[in-house]
Amino acid sequence: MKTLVKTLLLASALAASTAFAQVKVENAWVRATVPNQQATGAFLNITSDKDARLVGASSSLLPNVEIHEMAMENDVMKMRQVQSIDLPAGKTVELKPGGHHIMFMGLTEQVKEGGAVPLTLEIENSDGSKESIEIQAQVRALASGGKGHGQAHSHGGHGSRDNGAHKR
Ligand SMILES: [Cu+2]
Repeated sequence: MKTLVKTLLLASALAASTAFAQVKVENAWVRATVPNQQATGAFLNITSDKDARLVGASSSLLPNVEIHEMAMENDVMKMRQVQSIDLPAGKTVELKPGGHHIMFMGLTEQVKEGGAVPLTLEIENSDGSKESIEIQAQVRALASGGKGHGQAHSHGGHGSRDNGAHKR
């Protein structure tokens, strides 16, 4: 009986200490917009020490925040909303142009280079508990960060074989 009680106590202590993941966010930035541009993306590197998921994002400054992914559809890069991004334990997950990103839509104000956007990331732990992480994303110029957001990509490769439909 004594052993059982001890085991239960130990189990609950472990549960309490392991419920919340330690989540590290690095290099968070938002792409600056030009006047009247209505959407832009935020990009960052995120690492959780335990299996978790990024399930939401919001900002006190900008409305309509969604999590998006980019995917090839008929040779055209398209983006779509996803419910979550997996954060496997210890792995740095990159949200970057051309991949997963946080999307701001319905912008009514220009997002200017040199500013910062507060961002709240919602993390769901493997036991279903949630925690929020507050970060500041630096606003960077359009040119930084490589590939454009929502740009179509044309694949080269003329002169190889006709009939060479891409399969992925
Ligand atoms: Cu998007």
